[in-house]
Amino acid sequence: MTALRHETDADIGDATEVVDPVPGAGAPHLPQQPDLVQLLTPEGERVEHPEYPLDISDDELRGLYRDLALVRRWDVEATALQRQGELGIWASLLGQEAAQVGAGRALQDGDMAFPTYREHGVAWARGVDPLHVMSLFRGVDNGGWNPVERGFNLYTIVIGAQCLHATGYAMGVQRDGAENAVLAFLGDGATSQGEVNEAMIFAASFSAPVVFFCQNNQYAISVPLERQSKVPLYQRAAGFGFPGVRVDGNDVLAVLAVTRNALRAAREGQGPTFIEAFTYRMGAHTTSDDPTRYRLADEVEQWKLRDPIARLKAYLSRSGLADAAFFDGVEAEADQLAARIRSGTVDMPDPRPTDMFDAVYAEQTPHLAAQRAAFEAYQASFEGGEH
Ligand SMILES: Cc1ncc(C[n+]2csc(CCOP(=O)(O)OP(=O)(O)O)c2C)c(N)n1
Repeated sequence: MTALRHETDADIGDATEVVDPVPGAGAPHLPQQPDLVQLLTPEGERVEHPEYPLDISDDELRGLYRDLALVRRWDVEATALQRQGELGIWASLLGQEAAQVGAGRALQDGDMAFPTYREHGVAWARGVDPLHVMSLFRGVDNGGWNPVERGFNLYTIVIGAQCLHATGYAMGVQRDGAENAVLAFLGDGATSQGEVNEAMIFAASFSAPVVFFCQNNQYAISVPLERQSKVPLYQRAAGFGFPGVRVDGNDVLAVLAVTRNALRAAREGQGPTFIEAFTYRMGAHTTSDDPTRYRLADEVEQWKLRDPIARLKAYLSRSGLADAAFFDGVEAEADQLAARIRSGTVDMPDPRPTDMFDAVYAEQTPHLAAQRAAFEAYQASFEGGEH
């Protein structure tokens, strides 16, 4: 038990305790993690892992950088728009870009992803227009993208529910005899949810082609990981009977390699994998939250040293795969994207109040039609009321 406790405490990290740095793991104060899969150190050095060779072209590497930079810019713009009263709320992905882009880019055509409310980087990788996501957070529609077309389900706010949806979908894929995989996203806090555990039991029992991708960003709103689990999360998978892998969630190359492997295994009929992407939520839980109430600035400073974008930039620069002109070009593209997101968001038309009745069922039911009629009559009862 002593050994287990030691490992657990080291695992979640203690901002007040100075832990010897892992060689190559960059920041001091960070926990020792012998099982962490890493292909790019925080300093931007490329390292090999015997189980995860990565076959990737120079263009793809530059593409990953572009994804990371544009997604971050989108996120920063969205946070600013919320602060200016243009969005109802925003769930920032700051710090989690590599986990999301790496996982999103590992998906193939025909695969299906089931996100939470934070997976803007995966939405981006699936070709969802950021303005669709913005319309959801502005409260003017329900998302608007076609989940089947994009292979990306609508955002799910009910914690963990999407793991059941994903597992059920994967069991359907299996019964159709299709060679596609399903990727279910969840947070560290969601691992405590009953539905997630039910989903994993079904997935394991039926060898469903689903991969559970857990972004361990260390907090469930204000609740730290140490209150969710006494063992490292990836070790939980063993109890369900499938492999668990811990990957450096701030290393886009490692995330890509590990997720590709797991999705391939799922497609080949080997059943589920649990991936724990070890990362950190650099911002607030959402714009309604003040993280300074429950975590120390020192901890945030330590994680800045593991920034996912800086390390890929360092690698691309040092290895001569990208020059200043390339980075300037991405910066200019990010400026354009931010401008499009801003004007597209503030110009969104408000929905008519009766629009809420349209997306409840594919076909209106008599009961819903009656509710609609009653609501219209109520609105019309006001002078100048909308019809
Ligand atoms: C079933 C349910 N219970 C509670 C909530 C409120 N809630 C919203 S986010 C959240 C924490 C989720 O933490 P985690 O799974 O670690 O994901 P993260 O937000 O850190 O990405 C909670 C409890 C909810 N949305 N759904």
